[in-house]
Amino acid sequence: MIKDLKLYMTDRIINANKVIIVPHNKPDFDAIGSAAGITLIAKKFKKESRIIVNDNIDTINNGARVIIEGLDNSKDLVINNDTYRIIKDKNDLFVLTDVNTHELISISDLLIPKNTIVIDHHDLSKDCVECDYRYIDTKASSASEIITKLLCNFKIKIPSDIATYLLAGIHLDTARLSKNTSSETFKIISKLLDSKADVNRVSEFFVEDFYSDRKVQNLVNRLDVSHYTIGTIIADENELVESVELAKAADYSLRYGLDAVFALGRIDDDTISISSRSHGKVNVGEVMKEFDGGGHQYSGAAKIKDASIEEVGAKLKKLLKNPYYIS
Ligand SMILES: [Mn+2]
Repeated sequence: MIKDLKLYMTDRIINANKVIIVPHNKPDFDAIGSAAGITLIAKKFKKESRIIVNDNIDTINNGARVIIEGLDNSKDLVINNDTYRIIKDKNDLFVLTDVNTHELISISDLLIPKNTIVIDHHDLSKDCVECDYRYIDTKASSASEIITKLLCNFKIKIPSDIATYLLAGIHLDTARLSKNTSSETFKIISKLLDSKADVNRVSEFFVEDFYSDRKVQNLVNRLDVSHYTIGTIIADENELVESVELAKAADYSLRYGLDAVFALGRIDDDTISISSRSHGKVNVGEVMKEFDGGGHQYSGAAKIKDASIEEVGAKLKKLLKNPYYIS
């Protein structure tokens, strides 16, 4: 219950030194939007907060970078692990958002489990972070939806810029409101619009870079539908792609009436990445567990070391012969 989370957070924040917000690595709109929302809760209790982003800023998606750089007092607010090591305190409270697994965060070694809260909308992964309190709502569209609901429960006024970032988070995780939404999602969106979220700015965040979009469309061209209504995209072994391009290609391909799409490609010399997207009938997160990855019914991912595209593609196709349909 969101009310329990509110009560728990109130108590913990009051007794904390500062609030350390941990979105997943290479934060996207949902991770950074929800993180920005959590800063408002710390502020309500007059506590300092920091957001951990340990990636080189150039490797982060353009729109997310614009959000990070536009946050109030961004230079002090958004810090990397090394800076955190200097200011760390045993009474810091860690709040993970949009993530629950060690694999996707950079500061595992600095977390204190009894001072850690996890807020997420993904299924709990095998490698989940030990914590004192966990709020996982896989029915929520996004971490941004959960955090907006929490802010409303706290009766915190959401400034228009942060309302915009939260709305961008919801837009991202619902493929621009085309899937994974509920009446709750639209209620939350209505609250964000009441807080003057700027829909035009959200659209600008989603403007595509021409070259990157060409790469995505080239991946879409490789879409193969051979298993019921499940599509696979297998990139060329010699072509390096980015995980986010695989995710976009899978997302885009869902529009062809498919229940699920898996896109796989090489992201560096020894790693193959799979991104999967579903309208909800196929639990792609479960399929990803077969590759030691995870996710949920709408979206999943895995990274595989030291294998060829051919091997991973063959294993995936074999698995899909026994479709992961949700009854
Ligand atoms: Mn998310």
